[in-house]
Amino acid sequence: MTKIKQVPVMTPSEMSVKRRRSEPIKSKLSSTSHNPNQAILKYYYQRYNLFSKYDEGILMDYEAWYSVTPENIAKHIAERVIQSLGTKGQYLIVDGLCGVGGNLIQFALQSPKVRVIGIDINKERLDMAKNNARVYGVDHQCDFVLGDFCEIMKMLGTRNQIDAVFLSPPWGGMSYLNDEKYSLNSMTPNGYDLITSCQTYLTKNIAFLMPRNVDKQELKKKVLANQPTDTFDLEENRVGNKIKTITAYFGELQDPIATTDSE
Ligand code: MGP
Ligand code: SAH
Repeated sequence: MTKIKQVPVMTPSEMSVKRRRSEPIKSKLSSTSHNPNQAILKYYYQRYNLFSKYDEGILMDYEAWYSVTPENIAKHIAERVIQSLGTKGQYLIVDGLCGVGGNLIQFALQSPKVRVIGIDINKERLDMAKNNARVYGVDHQCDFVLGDFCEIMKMLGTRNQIDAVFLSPPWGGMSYLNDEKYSLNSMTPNGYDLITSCQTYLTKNIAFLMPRNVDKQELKKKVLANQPTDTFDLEENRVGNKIKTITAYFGELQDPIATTDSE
């Protein structure tokens, strides 16, 4: 792995700037090792893995750099979700914590029959999601709602027939890998509460993006204790050979031939 010794300092707006593929990063060099941009730089180098259309006007902020789902993973999850739902006249997907739209865009790209409701509590990031959906030409398939998903979901399900919900909450920053086994209790909103509430108010068809060090045993115990019939399956998501995330699929999104990995 390449070791980065000196790193350019980039403000979020500099990082949001449209660049040509061949254009080098123009900025000052940091002399400190405590520069938060140092951590973000590795994501900047992977920008085309995050958004292949990065150069066409994609906007990101600090949290988005380390939270956005890499495009190949977002595309795969979207394909799997839509395929699992079978043939339908239209599909209504909720991305409850949509960030700058990495997943929302890929759901919409699956088919013109897909409508996505993207919710985020952060206005700037929600505006970036709108912009990014426009870059991918799918903004007309998306509705953007500003607010707390935990509250919004309570009314959403009574007014709409939701086919599936996608969840990718904040994992508490980049330090999540410090835990040997990551508990969904460490998330805000709490991951277990999110699953239960979505099942109650929206649908049992849930895809939940989790850290690769998620505590699988705890997950199985908690979910099954809550509702013994609520099985799920887990899938490792890679970029190249490297596992980046794990996705849990519930309800009809489960693969009938996969088994729950509860190692
Ligand atoms: P990462 O921490 O960059 O792991 O997260 P990586 O690349 O394996 O790091 P390394 O130091 O081992 O090289 C991998 C991916 O997880 C990111 O690209 C995001 O897609 C996702 N991710 C990371 N965080 C901290 C979050 C988060 O807080 N919320 C969500 N939804 N996704 C995250
Ligand atoms: N999947 C997204 C990244 C999501 S990051 C992508 O690929 O772009 C998690 C997002 O959850 C952040 O943007 C954060 O603002 C949002 N969030 C946190 N708490 C929330 C809440 N209670 N309701 C809605 N959104 C929330």
